[in-house]
Amino acid sequence: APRLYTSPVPSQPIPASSIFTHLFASPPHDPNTIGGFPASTPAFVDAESRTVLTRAQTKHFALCLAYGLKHHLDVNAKRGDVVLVFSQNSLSWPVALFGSVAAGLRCTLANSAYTPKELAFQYSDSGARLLFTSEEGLATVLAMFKLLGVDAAEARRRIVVLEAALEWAGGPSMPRTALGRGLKTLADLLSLGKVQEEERFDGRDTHETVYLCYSSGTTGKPKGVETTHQNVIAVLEIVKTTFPKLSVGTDSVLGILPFYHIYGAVKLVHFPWTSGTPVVIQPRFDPEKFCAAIERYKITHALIVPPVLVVMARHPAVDKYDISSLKSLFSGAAPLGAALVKQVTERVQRRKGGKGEFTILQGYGLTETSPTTHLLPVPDAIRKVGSIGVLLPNLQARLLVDGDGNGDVEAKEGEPGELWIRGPTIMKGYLNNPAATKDSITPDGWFKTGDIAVRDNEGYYYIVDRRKELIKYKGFQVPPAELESLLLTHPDIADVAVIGVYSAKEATELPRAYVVHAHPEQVKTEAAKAAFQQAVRKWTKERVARHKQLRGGVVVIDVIPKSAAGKILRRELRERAKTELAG
Ligand code: 4UU
Repeated sequence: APRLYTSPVPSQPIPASSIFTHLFASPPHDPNTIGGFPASTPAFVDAESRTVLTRAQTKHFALCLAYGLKHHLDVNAKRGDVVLVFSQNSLSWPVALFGSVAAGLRCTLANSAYTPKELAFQYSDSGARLLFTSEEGLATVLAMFKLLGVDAAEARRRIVVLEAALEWAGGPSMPRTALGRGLKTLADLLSLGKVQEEERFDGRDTHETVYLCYSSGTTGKPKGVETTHQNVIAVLEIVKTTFPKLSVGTDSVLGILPFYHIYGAVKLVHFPWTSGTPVVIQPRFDPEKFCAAIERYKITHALIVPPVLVVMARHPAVDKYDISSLKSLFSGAAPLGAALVKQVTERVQRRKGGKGEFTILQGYGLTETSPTTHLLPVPDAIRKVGSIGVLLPNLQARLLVDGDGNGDVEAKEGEPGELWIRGPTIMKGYLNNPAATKDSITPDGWFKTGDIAVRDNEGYYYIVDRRKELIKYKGFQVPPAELESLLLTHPDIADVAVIGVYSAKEATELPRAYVVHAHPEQVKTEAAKAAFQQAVRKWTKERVARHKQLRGGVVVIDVIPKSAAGKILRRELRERAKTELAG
C-alpha cells in the first residue's frame, strides 16, 4: 500500500461555489457586507497615487465591467470566452479580473515583460479573443496583432486599455499616450451600465475553468493551466488555516509580486480579500519604494521571492524608513537559504527595537496546484528554518523514487523522493493538451510536481532538488525547451542545451546555455569564443523577456551530452557547470 502523508491540520469544508459569489456575496440579512466584511473596508490601494478601492467600489466596478464586456458592441463577450490580461500590477487589475469573472469569462494572465512573439503564443494558444493591456504594454500588443496577421481595425476591437489615469476610481487623471488615443479603455467599459447579478453558477460550474496561467510543467514549452473556481476556493480555505492570521482594520499586505503569476494572482488579489485586509499595490520591487510603502501604509505582511531578502539584508533603505509595522515576510516560488533568513530576521528585529514579533516564512506551490500546497507555520519560523513547512489540509502527499525499472516506488521514511500531491487544488489539466495532462496526473489523481522533497519525522518538508527541466529566475519560470528551440534558429548554432546555475549572491538561478558551434573551426581561439558567447547573449536578449536572458553565461562545447534516446543529460551539464563556476 502506498505511504500516504496527510496534513496535521484538520480538513476544511470547501463550498461548491463560484469565485465571484464566494468573494462578493452580500447576504440579504447583512447587505452592508461584502464577502463577510463591511463594504466600506479598503481593499486595494495604489501605493503611488494613494487611490483606494473599497470593497463596495471593487464590487461595483466589477459588475459595471461585466456589463460593459457583455454589451459593448465591439466586445460582446460571451460566457467562456477567454480574455488575456497583459499589465504590470495596478489598481485596474483586480477590477479587470473580477469584472471578467463576473461576466463568466476565462482569464489568461500573461507576463507583462513578454515580447510580441511570446505574447502571441499565449494569446493564440489560449484562444483569447479580447485583451486588457496597460498603456505601457500597448506597443507590444499592437506588434503582436501584426505578427498574428490581425488587421488594425480588428485589433482595435479586441483591445481594452487599462490606462494609467484612475479617474474612474476617484484618483488622479493623467494624459493618455499617443498610442492609446482612440482605443477603448477600462473607463469606457465601466460607463455603460451594471449587471445586477454575476453570472449564475450552480454546483456543476464550480468545476469550470476560470484562470489560465502558463507553466511548462516538467518538460517542454509553456502550457495553459486550467484552474477552476473550485481550485481557487479550495486553496483560499486551506491557506487560511496556516498563513499568519490577517485581521480587518489592523493588517495590510504589500502587493509587489506580479499579479499575472499564480502566486500574486491568488495570494495578493484573492487571499487578503477573504480576511478584509487591504493590499497596497506596487508595480515592481524597488528597495526604496518598498520600504517607503511599509512606513507610509504601516504594512504588516509582504509576500516576496528570495532575491528580495538579499536586498533586505544589505540595502540602506531598510535603515532609512520606519519598517517597525512589519510582522512577516513570506517567501515562495524558489528555494530559500537558512543563512539569509537568519540574517534578515535579525536585521528587521533590530529595526523593530525588539517590539512585536517578526518572522520570515516560506510557502511552496506550483501553478498546477493553484498554487500553495505547503506553508511554514509562524511558530516554526526559526525552529524549521529552510523548510517549506507542512502539507496543507485536504491534500495528500507521496514521495516517490525510481524503482530499478519497476516504476515508481515509495521513498523510505526521511529519504528524498519526487513529491506527488492529490486534492481539490490540483488543476483540471493542461489546456488542449491531454498528453501532457496524462503525463503529469495519474489516473487516480496524483499530480507529479517534478520537485524532490524530504519529509522530516515531524512532518516538515524540504525541497532538496528538482527533477524537471524548469529553471527559476527570481521566481519566474524559464522553460529550457523554449530557449533551446529559439537558440537553434541562430545560424551559427548546431545544437544547444540550457540549464540553470545557482547564484548565492542574487539568491536565484540563472539560465546558462551550452552551445555547439555550426562551424567549430571558427571558434578555435579564446578570443573568437568570447566574441561568439557575447554575440549569442546579445542575440538572445533581443528576442526574449528580461527573465529569460542568458545571465548564467554561454559556453561553447563540442557535443551536448545525450542519452541513447536523445534526451539531454542535464544533470551532467549541471555537474560540469559547478566545476566551471568554481574554477
Ligand atoms: C523551492 O512558483 C510558483 C508558485 C509559488 C508559490 C505560490 C504560493 C509559493 C508559495 C505560495 O504560497 O509556481 P510556478 O508554477 O511558477 O513554479 C513552481 C515551481 C515548483 O515546482 C518548484 O520547483 O517553483 C519551485 N518552487 C519552490 N522551490 C516554488 N516554491 C518553492 C519553494 N522552494 N518554496
